[in-house]
Amino acid sequence: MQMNQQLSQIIRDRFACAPDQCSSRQLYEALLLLTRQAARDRPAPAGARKLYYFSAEFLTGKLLSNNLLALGLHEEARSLLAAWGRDLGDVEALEPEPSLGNGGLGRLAACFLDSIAALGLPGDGVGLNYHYGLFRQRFAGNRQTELPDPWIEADSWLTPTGKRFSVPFGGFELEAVLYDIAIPGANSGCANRLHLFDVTQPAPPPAEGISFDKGDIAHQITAFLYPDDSGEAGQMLRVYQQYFLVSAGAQLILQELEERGFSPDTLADHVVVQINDTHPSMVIPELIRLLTERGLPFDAALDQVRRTCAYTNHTILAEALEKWPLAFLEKAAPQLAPIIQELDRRAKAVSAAPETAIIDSQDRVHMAHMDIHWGFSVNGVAALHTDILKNAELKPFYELYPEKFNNKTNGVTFRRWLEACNPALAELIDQCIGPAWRKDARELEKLLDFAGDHTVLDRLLEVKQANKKRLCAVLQAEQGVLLDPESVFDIQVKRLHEYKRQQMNALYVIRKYLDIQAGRLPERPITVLFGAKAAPAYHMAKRIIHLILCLQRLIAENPQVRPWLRVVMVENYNVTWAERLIPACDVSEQISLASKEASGTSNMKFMANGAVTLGTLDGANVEIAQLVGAENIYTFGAHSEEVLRLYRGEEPDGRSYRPLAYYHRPAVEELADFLVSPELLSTGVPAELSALWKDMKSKDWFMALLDVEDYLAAKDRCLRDYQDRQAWARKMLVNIAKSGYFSSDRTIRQYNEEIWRLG
Ligand code: 26V
Repeated sequence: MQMNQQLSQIIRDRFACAPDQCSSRQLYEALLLLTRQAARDRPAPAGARKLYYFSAEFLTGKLLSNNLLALGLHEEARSLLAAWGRDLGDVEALEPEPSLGNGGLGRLAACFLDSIAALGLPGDGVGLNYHYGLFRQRFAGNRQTELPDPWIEADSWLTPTGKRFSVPFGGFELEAVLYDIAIPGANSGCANRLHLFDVTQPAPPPAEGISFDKGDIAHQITAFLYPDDSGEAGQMLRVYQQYFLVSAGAQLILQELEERGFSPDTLADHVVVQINDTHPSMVIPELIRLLTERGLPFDAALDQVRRTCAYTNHTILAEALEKWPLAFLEKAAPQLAPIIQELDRRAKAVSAAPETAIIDSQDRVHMAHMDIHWGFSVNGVAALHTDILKNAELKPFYELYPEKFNNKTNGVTFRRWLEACNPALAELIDQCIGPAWRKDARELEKLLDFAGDHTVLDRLLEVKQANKKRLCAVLQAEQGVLLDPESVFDIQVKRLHEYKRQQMNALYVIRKYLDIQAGRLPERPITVLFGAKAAPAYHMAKRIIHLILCLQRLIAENPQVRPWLRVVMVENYNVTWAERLIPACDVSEQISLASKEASGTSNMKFMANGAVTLGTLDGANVEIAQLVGAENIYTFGAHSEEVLRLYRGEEPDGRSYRPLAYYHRPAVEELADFLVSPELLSTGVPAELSALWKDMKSKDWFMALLDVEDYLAAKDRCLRDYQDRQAWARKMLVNIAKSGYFSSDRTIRQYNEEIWRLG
């Protein structure tokens, strides 16, 4: 049946009206039903092994346009709506964004599902159906406040499967109910599934903010992602969430194995489990438990599981490497404790070194250590990150198991992050090199032939300008700020964390604010855009948001500075905001302390959309720099070796980092002290700003003051170069041309060839 007839019929049946009479809301619901069904009707890809990608987060973003594109229905839907006098964009605006992730790790999982389906590989995601997401961010009094972010409506992408699994917690059992979201593959004709587990009776939203009864596991376990874990009740809830996910997921795996006609003792031949960071690590002992329950001896069960499970590390930050007290695991899942203890005993027989123990001397379970001992693959997410894992963070493990370690540099799906979010650029690329890049992003390199073509370079600048104007219109409508699209758009969007150093960017803003007041004007007005959520209990991160919002206000109210400098922090930064901000960006801020950002993925998205990177040699920035060459990127700051030596106190003079020495440099002191100037204190909360100031001088754990002078100089150089528009457009073009390496299709091919072998 034609889409016209299908859609008209849905609208008639549901709303008893004609398509040109129904509301945008009704159109959205009808399109959702049609698209969801078309995706569900597609067959699953075939293969000898099936992948299960276990992740606490899947940050999918809106799905309507994405799925219409993957199903090859987008153009038909767009023109059909146009014939009815409607706009697909207006309809899509009504779609709530599934709020199932936090940042890079969750968005990576979503890009991976997109690529796995597009490549026609059999691989499903396994996660939890958080009802209120991470949280919805609101600004009040120049500070972040948190609200629930409900995204599940009566009609949504979720389809009940009717499957239920009983999860045995210590002292009680909970039913896990399975919902699926179909993931259609672009050009592959098939669809995989995102499996999301939920409780039978989820809790209503909290009466106030995001505080709720963390002891009410039966109703609250799928309420929020990363509930505040600063106290023990919050930490226990995290453990319950993790076990709920892996136990139900492991039972699903064994059920599907049986349905495919295979016995449990052939698990490793037919299944591979990718453990996305340590949140799902308990899948290892849980699979062992379930296999022994099905009659396998412990050794045979362990042998299957160790050939089935592979682990991806996404961070070297010590505080993010999970270590649960054994007592917590004994309380949540007592049946796992003896298995974990046996895995620990056997690991200690392989290596007696305390740093490789699964259970340490304080009876804490190191989840990553369990994954490394008892999985077959350990990968980092960028070349530098994997090197640091091998040579520093996980060195004793690399010496034990060199064959397990491998790198898989992250990637992003160009279907969402170029084709869908930047149609004007996609069309310009088509005009230059034809459409083959849409199937193979490496084809983008052919754009290099146009590096000297002034017409193409001018067109590139025009597309960027149009995207900037589009962003300005959205910002005016949604946040009431009026920006100058002729200014340079300098953008830093990512989770708020001290290591990402939004505070260093704020020091640049202060430098410019003081310069402009002193009559030293920039060559062109500058707009600095931020987007970031801070974890609710991460006080220092919330103080940095406070600083940025105070600067935003101070500058907006200063008629002398305002024409030359603006700061805007978008409220509730999410995937939808990213899709508007990234195509409009001139300068991409990737300024983490070298060695701390495992990879970064917005750096790749910005690059593909023609932004030029201003960054440290950290994570995947290193690979970006190698690809584009020194003239097409602005790098600055200490290198990772130096940073790692400073942390170890191994500089030639035995020194470790002392921020006070850098603070006392005249160019730095003035900027840092601005945090406690009467001017800023008058717009902010003095206690918060002075806590930030004191920390910067005395701790500065992520060395913003070490790099700040170099950063200011690199940024000024970058903004000066921006004035030569043709030379800048050439840098944009080289960045786009070289970005194809960062397609998640490439990453997934490598996972499949070197780890999964789905056959
Ligand atoms: C850890 C914690 C610990 C405290 C509670 C909140 C919380 C939330 C998330 C995590 C895991 C952080 C791991 C993570 O998101 N890593 C990011 O992974 C991206 C994809 O590989 C990568 O591009 C980023 O560089 C890396 O920071």
